[in-house]
Amino acid sequence: MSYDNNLSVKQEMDRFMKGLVRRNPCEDEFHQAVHEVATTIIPYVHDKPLYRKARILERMTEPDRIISFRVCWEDDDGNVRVNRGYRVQCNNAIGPYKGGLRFHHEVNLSTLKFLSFEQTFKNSLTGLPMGGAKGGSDFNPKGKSDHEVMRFCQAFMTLLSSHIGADVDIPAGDIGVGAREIGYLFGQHKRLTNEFTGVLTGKGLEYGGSLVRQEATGYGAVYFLEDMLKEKGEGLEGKTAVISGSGNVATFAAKKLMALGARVVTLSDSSGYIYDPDGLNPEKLNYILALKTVRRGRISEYAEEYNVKFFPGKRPWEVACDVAMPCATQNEINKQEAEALVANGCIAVSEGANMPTEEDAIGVFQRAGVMFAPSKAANAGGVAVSGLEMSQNSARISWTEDELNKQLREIMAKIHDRCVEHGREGEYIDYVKGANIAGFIKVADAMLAYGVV
Ligand code: NDP
Ligand code: 2IT
Repeated sequence: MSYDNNLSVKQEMDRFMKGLVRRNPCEDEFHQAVHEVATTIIPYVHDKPLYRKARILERMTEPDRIISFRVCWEDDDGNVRVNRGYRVQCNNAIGPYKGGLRFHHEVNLSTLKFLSFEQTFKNSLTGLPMGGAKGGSDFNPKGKSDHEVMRFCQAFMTLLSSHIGADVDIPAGDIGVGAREIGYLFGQHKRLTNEFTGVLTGKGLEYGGSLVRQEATGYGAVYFLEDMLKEKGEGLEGKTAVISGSGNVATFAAKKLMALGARVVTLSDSSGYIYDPDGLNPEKLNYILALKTVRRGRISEYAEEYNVKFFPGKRPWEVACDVAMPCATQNEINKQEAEALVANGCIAVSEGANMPTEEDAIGVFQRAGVMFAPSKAANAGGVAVSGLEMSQNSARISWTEDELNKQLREIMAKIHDRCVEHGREGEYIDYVKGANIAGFIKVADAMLAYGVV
């Protein structure tokens, strides 16, 4: 189809989405992520023929490359197991591909296409030279022994290693991939290539990791929340916070919220949520960290330990709060839950997880004037410190905790500023629009510079 200058924004949107759905059937999460971006980018580029003629959005929504491979490994009983592994290299216009690996039984191509697309915008927002990618497997780490996880990671890296490299594509962690998995993956890559390079981030401090990387996503999402509140003359002191998840992002978001004077009353996992009306404290947080990263137990054990209520099969959005931070997974706040949060007094939402809020739920927040920070801006602190880990690896140096904390804080403040610059609509700041446009411009301009490639 040739470029048609006379289409209205609505016609352009319909044409674009129809084509996307036709080319990527049954990939609902990918459609959702692209639709959310297109809703703000198509009006933005409407009077910019350079972008439209070069079909920038069409090219951004077609990943550069998708790698899919069989991963065979043996469990502790000697049974042969088969999983599917993927790497989606979405866009490397502004730097090498960069993004996490997710090990979760629900992972499919649609999940990883949506995540790699979001990552492209997020990485652009950090201001660092990183393209967007995501990978992973439908391997389910729950209930697996350390040896089984090690054998899986070694098999996975054996297939992935020829597609990645410190200047090519640098994976990191995500759901189900933490310090343990990164260690096994890095060890296997080193064994296969006989090279010690910064090919992964989120590494242990003993072998090239960076201070502040494990805290960065949760801390960064709280910093963004702090900046949004500051814009309205508010602060976190004395606020009640509701968080979902109890993994890497949730626990460090909770830690920073506590440090800034907020009361964190919930955490969750896929089996339900706990409500602790007194709020978490450092001792309780240490209990959670040990529960989730050492014993690999369930959040319901917290309820037994501290004699609070556990709500099986439920999500925490029914609990009254001032601020909410979804930090578990995609599509974990629906329209009704958003309405409940608004009705119960929530004034701000900062997304620690990727795309945790359904599109019509975002509409509920925005119409109610709730400050809403989309994931590609709010949780960019993780990949930003990954970028700083790459810089340290290249220069063979290690920055101090203070230096890294300072850089993280500044990067989050700059992302906030860019969102405000492109998202201000009178009194209200549309952070979704701001993040999409600010993230888009740098990638789009680099793509224009390359011509038709
Ligand atoms: P973890 O594996 O450390 O923790 C994931 C948490 O989410 C667990 O509590 C898990 O519960 C819960 N969870 C996972 N899937 C579901 C589900 N389908 N329904 C309900 N709960 C679920 O992962 P992270 O903390 O690293 O990641 C959390 C989110 O943050 C993800 O969206 C990820 O993409 C995003 N993110 C992570 C970054 C990072 O640096 N790690 C950076 C930026 C974003 P259970 O144990 O029961 O499965
Ligand atoms: O979604 C994300 O930004 C991550 N999982 C972190 C990616 C990274 O490369 O650190």
